[in-house]
Amino acid sequence: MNLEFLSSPFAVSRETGRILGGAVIGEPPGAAVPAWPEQRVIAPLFGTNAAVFQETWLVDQPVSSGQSEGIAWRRSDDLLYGVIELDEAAFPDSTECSALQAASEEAYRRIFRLLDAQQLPHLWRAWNYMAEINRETNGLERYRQFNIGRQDAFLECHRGATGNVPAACAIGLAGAPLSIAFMAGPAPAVPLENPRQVSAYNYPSDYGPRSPTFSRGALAYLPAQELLFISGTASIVGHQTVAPGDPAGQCRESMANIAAVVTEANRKCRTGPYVLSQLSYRVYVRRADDFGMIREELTPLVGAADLVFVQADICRSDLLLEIEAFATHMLEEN
Ligand code: 3EB
Repeated sequence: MNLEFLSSPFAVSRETGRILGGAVIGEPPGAAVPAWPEQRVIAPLFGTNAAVFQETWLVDQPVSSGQSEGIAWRRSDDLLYGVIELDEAAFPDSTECSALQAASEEAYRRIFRLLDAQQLPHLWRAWNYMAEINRETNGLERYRQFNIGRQDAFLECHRGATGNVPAACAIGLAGAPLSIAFMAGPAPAVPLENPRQVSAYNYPSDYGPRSPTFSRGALAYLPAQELLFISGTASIVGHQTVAPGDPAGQCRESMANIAAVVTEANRKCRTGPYVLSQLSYRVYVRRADDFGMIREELTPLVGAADLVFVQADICRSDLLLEIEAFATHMLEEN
């Protein structure tokens, strides 16, 4: 099987039966809902006249589709992609457990139930979006509430919350429901960490009562293909934010972190080396005014790579940007 990642301002016109799923990023003029699971990342785009970017995961095999506890999903033999959106208002909100925490735990429990039922139990990558990620309610920042619910679900569903945890991002979008897209497969991914950073699952409690449950990246395998997921990557060294208030400095530090994860990937991968200019990037920029400076810093570092810039909030209020990336290589026949 071959998995192809397409990113373009145009809707995919190929045979929709071979689409596993995708994401629409930007401000779609209408609310057209495709037949496949699609994550809606509704936020202003920078540096393009296009209203949206359409990201699509295409496979060269027939796919089957389903709906399970509010998750829209599609799968091939070796891969499952799904999207769940939950309205926090449907969850009880109390001082012990906020509605966001409850919704986050429920979303991940449903994801793990689906993956177990489909016998593709290994979560490789998760894309997490929520409203007002930095706002404090119930005495705790909402991102930290999310972290409690997520970690509880991992532990309750026997996944463990350290070591082999998925690549991820966790991003704030204005007015969004809790939205989680995910990719999973039959075998564990190879998790990647960054020697410049404390593993997020080992962050000290200064950053919240529970550590975030994600790895810095992951190598995952299809029968003939290697996938490289680089998690949302920010200007953090050790566990501390570097260059607060300095978007150019944060951009350089984020790219130094991505370069370090790519170096780790190249130590562990089964294919030729990954290079920064051949990754597809999604760049989250907190303040519109910083976009020009961030693009100027980034362009010489990534060359002609695909870049999508979108306005979004980052999970620490002193972080001004976050960058994630993807690449794939075919495995050699032998
Ligand atoms: C960081 O390194 C920045 O909670 O899933 C990046 C990627 C970040 C994923 C997550 C958070 C997450 O801590 C934030």
